[in-house]
Amino acid sequence: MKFNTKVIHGGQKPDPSTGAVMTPIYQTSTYAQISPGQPMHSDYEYARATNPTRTALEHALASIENGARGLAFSSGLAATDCLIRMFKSGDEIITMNDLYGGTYRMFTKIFKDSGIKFHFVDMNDLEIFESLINENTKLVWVETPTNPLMKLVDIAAIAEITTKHKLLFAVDNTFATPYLQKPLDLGADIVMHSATKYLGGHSDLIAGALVTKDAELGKKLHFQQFATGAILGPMDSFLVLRGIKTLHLRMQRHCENGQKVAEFLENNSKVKNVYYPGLPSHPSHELAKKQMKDFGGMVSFNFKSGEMEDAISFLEKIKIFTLAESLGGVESLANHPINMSHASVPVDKRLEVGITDDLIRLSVGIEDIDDLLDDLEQALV
Ligand code: P1T
Repeated sequence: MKFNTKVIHGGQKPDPSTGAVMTPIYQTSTYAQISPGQPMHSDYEYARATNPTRTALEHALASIENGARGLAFSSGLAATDCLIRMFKSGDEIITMNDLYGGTYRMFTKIFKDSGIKFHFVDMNDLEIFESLINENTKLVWVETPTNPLMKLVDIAAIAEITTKHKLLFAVDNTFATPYLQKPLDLGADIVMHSATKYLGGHSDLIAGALVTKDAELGKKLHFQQFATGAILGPMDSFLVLRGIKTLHLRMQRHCENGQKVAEFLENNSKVKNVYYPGLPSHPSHELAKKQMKDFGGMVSFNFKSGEMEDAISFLEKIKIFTLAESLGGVESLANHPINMSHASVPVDKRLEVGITDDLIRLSVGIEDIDDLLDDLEQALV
């Protein structure tokens, strides 16, 4: 199946008990047994382990990412937590110095006393990255494009190194989605999603996902999830599954609108830098053309003045864009990273990578582009 068919049919079949075309919301915590330890249906015993609505979503996730196993979690961070718990004291993880603030907070605060060592590096310098690998290194974790600076890393080039050193390689594919980029096809072992964003697509739920290339690793992660409990409920599983069915249509419009917004901002006299991989001025524009189908709906920018007041004034004036955390929904949102998504990153660390006080991140929605550009224009005056 081609991708646009997979989002609708991948891993899906009519519900076996009724023939319902859409898998129903199985709002149940448990399943009847005929005799102790002998459930009526061999796949379903207790819903922390399996639920048919979640199973349907997990099959869809595996299908659209070209993986062997999909797992649906109660949030993106729960998915990340489940993966990191696979490692033990003494293990080392190499990751990037530009990550979603909540991922950074988990790595530096929650796993602080775990004995797991995290290295935060610029993954575009492959020599420095490779020089950090030693016998304790177990996992490489990247985000591409990054939140919020839209930096890219070369997934295939990193996969070559992780394969050589027999390391696991995970990619947070939240910003790109499998419509734009398929990390498993490029050599990664695991894809992670904040399904809260483009997969769900309507800003009406919190969810996360892991997809593995290898069924055995998927089984281990499922055990970890079952034993710790951060599963996605049936109602939210249904909503993410429904969201995925229009992912290709939404992403196409997000990309068209994102490109126009980025070009508009680049030509505005108040704007200094526009961070968008679809602009020839983006340092990884060529890599983006190679690695991604198109460039997505996330655009960040800052001001020539460098003043936070300009960012605040813009964010108070916007009318169609809503000032809110999150991204990836049908509606356009604007975010002030230093006060919102990246408030947990220490000042020196965020300034080091370019998350300045005047930085704004836009999640460009699928509204009429003329209304979006008019809104930006009036807010930039
Ligand atoms: O919010 P949650 O579903 O737990 O997902 C965390 C997460 C992981 N990875 C990336 C790239 C993300 O952007 C996020 C969540 N981000 C926001 C809430 C935000 O406003 O950036």
